[in-house]
Amino acid sequence: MKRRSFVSKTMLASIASTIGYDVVFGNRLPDGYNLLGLQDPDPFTLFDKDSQMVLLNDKPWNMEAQAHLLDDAITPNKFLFIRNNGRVPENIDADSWTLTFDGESVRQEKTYTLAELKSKFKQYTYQLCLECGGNGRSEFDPPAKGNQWTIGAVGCARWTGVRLKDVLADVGVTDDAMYIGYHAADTHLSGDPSKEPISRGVPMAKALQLETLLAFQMNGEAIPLVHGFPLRLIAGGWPASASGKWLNGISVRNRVHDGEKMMGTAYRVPCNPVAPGDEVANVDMCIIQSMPVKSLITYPKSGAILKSGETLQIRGHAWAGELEVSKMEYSIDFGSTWQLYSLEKPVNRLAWQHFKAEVAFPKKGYYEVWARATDNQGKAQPMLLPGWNPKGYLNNACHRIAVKIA
Ligand SMILES: Nc1nc2c(c(=O)[nH]1)N[C@H]1C(S)=C(S)[C@@H](COP(=O)(O)O)O[C@H]1N2
Ligand SMILES: [Mo]
Repeated sequence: MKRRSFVSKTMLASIASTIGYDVVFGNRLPDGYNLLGLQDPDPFTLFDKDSQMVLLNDKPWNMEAQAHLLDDAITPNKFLFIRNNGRVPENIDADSWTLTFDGESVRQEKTYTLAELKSKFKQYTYQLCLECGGNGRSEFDPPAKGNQWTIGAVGCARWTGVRLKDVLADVGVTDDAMYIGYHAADTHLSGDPSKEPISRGVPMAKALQLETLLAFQMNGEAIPLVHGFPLRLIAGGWPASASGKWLNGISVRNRVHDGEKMMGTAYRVPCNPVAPGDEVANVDMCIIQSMPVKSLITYPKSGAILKSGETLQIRGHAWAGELEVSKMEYSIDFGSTWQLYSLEKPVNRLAWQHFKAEVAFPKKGYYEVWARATDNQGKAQPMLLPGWNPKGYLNNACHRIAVKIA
């Protein structure tokens, strides 16, 4: 008779850390048995996310925040949205991780280990906002396919790494360099190893900015796996799709990078406004560059109830892609009149800016507080929806919350 063998103690410990609970009768677990809890992991535990985060999809994993969860000045991991196009890579070994530079416009192909990148180049830390180009997609009509993000696909963490510009200087690029494209270790949902889930990039001018980093830390610690451990490109202020996670290659191109999700309607919008639902020809689509001016009220949570006669502190953050926010206003009368919030400067370029106001309400009843940011080129957020586009990108409509005075 075959003896029943059991799962080892070390195996049990690793299972417990994945599930987030001890397997109580683990010593009786037959070897080879597939735990349900492992087949269907709880993503909040798996990725260290707050349970108030909202799961949009599990294959691939996509999760967004709610406005009130983004109240911190610097977004902690537990409130940072997740956007994956493919499968999160497994069994990453940071010690043997390499980044290879190739493409038409490098003087020679060059590979760095992670340790070389860290020791050879000066390290910088910046607070950099990442917002998915599709944040706000759920409001477009006719609806756009894709993750139905509401407002929570944005966050502003502190990233530490080396400047891409310094590394590119070390690699040596030729005069015809026009664009960089990233390559990464995540795998295509189809399982086909020849397909990249996503390979986007930015023009050289953005690649060479001081804040464009090859990052290995987020908020002072190794980047969490789901956010790109052990190495990530960070191009703040642009659609976050330009910030490649699990970065293992950069191609320096003598043309616009033509990797996965650079063409068609992916991360592109009509160069000129179109009517909702219109078909737009490929040649009339333009790549999204800097994200538009936007803001979020992060305190209080929508639906707050206040006693009559009390004032309420309203606060939140505003950002404007490559630009700075120069004015922040609120309205409690559905946009008829606007008052100024106080607005802080960003801690560095491409970080979000904090705003607040003490707001008084004239009498009992239901109110909405609206917030409207204006960038330093004079562009303000639209009160309702901005221009419709086939994939529902760039919705920077004013955020609003409900307040009841009892
Ligand atoms: N390798 C890789 N990088 C990627 C993605 C991806 O699927 N694979 N998704 C991109 C998109 S569309 C967004 S919005 C951001 C999301 O970053 P986050 O999950 O760290 O919030 O990562 C970008 N970088
Ligand atoms: Mo995205």
